[in-house]
Amino acid sequence: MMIFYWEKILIPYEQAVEELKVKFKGIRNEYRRLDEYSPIEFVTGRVKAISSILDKARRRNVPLERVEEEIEDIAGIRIMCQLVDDIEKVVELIRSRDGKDLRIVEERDYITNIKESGYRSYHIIIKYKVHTVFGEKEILAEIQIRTLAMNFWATIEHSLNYKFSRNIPEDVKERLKNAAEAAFLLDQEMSEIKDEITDAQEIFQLKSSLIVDILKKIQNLYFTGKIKEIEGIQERFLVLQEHGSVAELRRFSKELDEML
Ligand code: 0O2
Ligand code: 0O2
Repeated sequence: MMIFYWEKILIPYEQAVEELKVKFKGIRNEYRRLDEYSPIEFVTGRVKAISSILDKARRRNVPLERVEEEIEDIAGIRIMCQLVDDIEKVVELIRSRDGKDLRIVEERDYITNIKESGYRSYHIIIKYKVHTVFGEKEILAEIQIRTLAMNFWATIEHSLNYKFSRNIPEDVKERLKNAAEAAFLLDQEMSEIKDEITDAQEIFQLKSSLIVDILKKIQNLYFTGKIKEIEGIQERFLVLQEHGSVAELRRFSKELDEML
């Protein structure tokens, strides 16, 4: 009887999880189709198991008739990002839908405020309206946004917690905190590597456009008949093209302007 009652309560939550998964996967697919980098790597979702809901209610002294208001993660969506910076982009995407297809109730930033366990993630609690055969119902859902490294840590820590029935020995807790620090450093290193690649690409593009500019100017010099200077200029250009910095190429380009 009890189980049947709960299964009926969970129907709108299942609907919400399915709809939200489609929506966030849709965002990722849109980026992919445009051949653009997606801040969303992948999306998962679940409805909390009845036994976990009852467990959490007992732990928190929530009476059964208040469970739907007090337990915010009966419907849970998890969005994984490659890099820490992507999290803010996903948060912005969700904020831009506030008051439209969802309502933001609360944001919890466990990335700035790392939990005692070492847990990092950005949580957004939303209200989401679903349409069932019995009419409209607005339910609470929790969206967790995290990097792949944060997810790696949280997944293993969660399963250890389960294994030790939330009584992880102190020395293991300490090692998990160290592992969380290692995951944090991994996230930092990956962001720095990405920044360096982006910088290198920008410099490459800048140099390419300067070289095109310089070539045009050398051609113009030819047409103005300043043949004498041309040979030296071409030699310098070949060296700069190979080894010149952006600043050196700029200076060279200015010099050509003056000659012209
Ligand atoms: P795709 O197009 O293969 O990425 P579902 O109802 O099956 O769509 P559900 O029930 O949430 O989604 O499934 P699950 O098992 O939780 O995983 C959801 C999606 O996340 C699945 O892709 C997995 O392949 C993907 N996933 C899980 N772990 C990883 C991971 O470490 N890296 C990457 N890139 N993806 C992962 P889909 O939904 O089949 O779609
Ligand atoms: P599940 O389905 O087993 O993941 P509380 O549960 O009281 O600590 P509260 O106030 O309900 O927290 O909300 P909070 O902390 O914003 O979010 C709770 C959820 O965040 C948890 O759900 C986890 O999914 C995740 N989480 C929070 N802290 C940790 C942590 O230290 N380690 C890991 N691995 N995950 C964490 P539940 O209730 O555990 O449900």
